[in-house]
Amino acid sequence: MPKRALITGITGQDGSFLTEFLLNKGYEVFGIIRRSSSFNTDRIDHLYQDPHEPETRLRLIYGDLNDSSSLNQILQRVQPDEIYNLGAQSHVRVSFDVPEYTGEVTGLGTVRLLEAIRTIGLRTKFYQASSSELFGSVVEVPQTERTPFRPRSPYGCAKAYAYFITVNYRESYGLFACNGILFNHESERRGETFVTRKITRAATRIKLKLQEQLFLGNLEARRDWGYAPDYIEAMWLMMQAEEPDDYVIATGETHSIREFLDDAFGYLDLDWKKFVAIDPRYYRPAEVDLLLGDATKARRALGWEPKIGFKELVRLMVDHDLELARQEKATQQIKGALLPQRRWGAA
Ligand code: NAP
Ligand code: F7E
Repeated sequence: MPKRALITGITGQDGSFLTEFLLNKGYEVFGIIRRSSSFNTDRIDHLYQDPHEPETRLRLIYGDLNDSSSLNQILQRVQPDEIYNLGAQSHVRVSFDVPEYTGEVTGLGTVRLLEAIRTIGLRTKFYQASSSELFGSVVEVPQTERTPFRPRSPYGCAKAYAYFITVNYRESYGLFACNGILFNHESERRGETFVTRKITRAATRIKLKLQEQLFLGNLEARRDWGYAPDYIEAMWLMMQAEEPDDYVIATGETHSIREFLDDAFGYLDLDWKKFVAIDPRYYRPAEVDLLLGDATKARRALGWEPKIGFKELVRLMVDHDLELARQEKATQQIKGALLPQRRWGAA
């Protein structure tokens, strides 16, 4: 019998890579999706429609982290061996606009799942997508599993609740539940309102004269950026360990937004200072200035290593987005319209 995994947040960046990873390992994968007025499965469509897979091992089910009854029914029906809780309102800036909603999905969504596991009596493993945003205004550098949490946003506060309730269910009910405290991880599938992808999309569109300017917020913040598929492997390794535990996953390098701009525009032979303007709408009421992770525990206990470094990450994202921009340019030449940067929200 193949193992069964259930993924919340399957349509997101991490959900799509995790689905690929688990299908390659022979799992049956069930994903919870939300109804939306436009298609939201772009990142997993290629897996769903695999012509070489006559009996698909990927199934999608409607549900929502805000709806306990749907979660209960899905868990009853699927009886998964492993649950990966990746679903969240995951945008830090947006969490200041919708703090209550973020608390519901990102915080309480976790206890809804844990309670469903407990009341049904499921023998399943549980992975919680915890975040370096827990460290917030950091009390030490680098941050480890022992660094105290000082979250700086409604998102960080919601993730703190989710982290502790996961530990609590492990300690109270003996559940195999672990927290992956993942530092920022990016890819060619990253949402376009996160700063790395916003930059690589804009730089490549500017290169092809599809866009004239890029509006950003705070350029001084520093992040420990890794490559998403490397981090997916860490999630799975945590779930295969003898005992459930919590792990920091990071590269151990930190870079500013300025450095990301240098590398992304530089790779295209462009000087970003000619194109980037500051728009205060992108500032946050409270900022996380510096994140740098120490993943020694994961390296030793799980044998995990990041494979892709900062420069390679920037380049693979730029290469991908340059191809997208070329396709867009070809379409535009047919339609004859200049498309501006999308600026409808402050994210
Ligand atoms: P993402 O691309 O924003 O994906 C979020 C996923 O959650 C999407 O599939 C989204 O569905 C789903 N979702 C949102 N609200 C939901 C709800 N009410 N019920 C069910 N599903 C819902 O995020 P990501 O970058 O893949 O991150 C995955 C997880 O890791 C998130 O929990 C995030 O907070 C956490 N995390 C991310 C990073 C990072 O650097 N990427 C680092 C640490 C932790 P739709 O497609 O329908 O919107
Ligand atoms: O911002 C600055 C911004 O939105 C990074 C999520 O996956 O990682 C992510 O959260 C930095 C911040 O990611 C813009 O102020 C400047 O300092 O790409 P971001 P994030 O807030 O670090 C963590 C680990 C998660 O868990 C989250 O789910 O970039 N910045 N100008 C900007 N950021 C954005 N989005 N847009 C700008 O225009």
